[in-house]
Amino acid sequence: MKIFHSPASPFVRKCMVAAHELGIADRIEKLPSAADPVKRDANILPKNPLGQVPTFLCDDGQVLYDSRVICEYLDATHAGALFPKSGTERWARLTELALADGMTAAALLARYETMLRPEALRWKDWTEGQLAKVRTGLEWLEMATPSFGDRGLGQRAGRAFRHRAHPGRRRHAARRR
Ligand SMILES: N[C@@H](CCC(=O)N[C@@H](CS)C(=O)NCC(=O)O)C(=O)O
Repeated sequence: MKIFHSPASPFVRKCMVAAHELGIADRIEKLPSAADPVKRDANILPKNPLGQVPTFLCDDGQVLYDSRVICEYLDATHAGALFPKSGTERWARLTELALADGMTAAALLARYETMLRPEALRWKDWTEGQLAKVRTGLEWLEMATPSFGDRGLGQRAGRAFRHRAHPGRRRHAARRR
C-alpha cells in the first residue's frame, strides 16, 4: 500500500491516524508529494484527476481518494471497528466525520487565502466566513461530546486554526495577555 503524503496535510494525517489505530501504518509507503491547487503536482494527476493528497494506491493497483474513502477502506480491509457497520450509531458517526471534514476544509481554504492568494485579491469577509465554520463546529463538538473530557479542546484547537490562517495574530494576542 502507498499513499501520496504530505506531513502538513490534515487529511493525510487523518488517514495515517486511522492506519495507526488499525496497527498497519508501517505497511503504508509514503510517496512524497507537492499537492497545490495552483501549481498542481504532475505525479499525482495520473492517479487522481483532482491532484490532491491523500491519494492511496492499494496493493492490487486500485486507486482511492478521498480521505473518507481511504479510512473506510483501511477499516473494512483490516477488520477494524472505526466505522459502525449499521444503525443510528453509523449515521451519527458519519455525520460527525462530515462535520470534522467540513471544518478542516474551511480552515484549509482560509489558510490558502492568506498563503496563496495575492494580497490585493483577498476578501476578508470570505476568510472570516470560513473561520466562522470552524468556530461553530468546535462549539458544537464541545457541547455534544463532553466525553472528550477536555472543555478547553475547542478553544485550543480554535487558536491553532486561527494561527494557521493568520500567523501574525498570535503575537498580538500574546502581547495583550
Ligand atoms: N476531500 C479531500 C480533501 C483533500 C485536500 O483538500 N487535500 C489538500 C491538502 S490538505 C490538497 O491536496 N490540496 C491541493 C489541491 O486542492 O489541489 C479529502 O478528504 O481527502
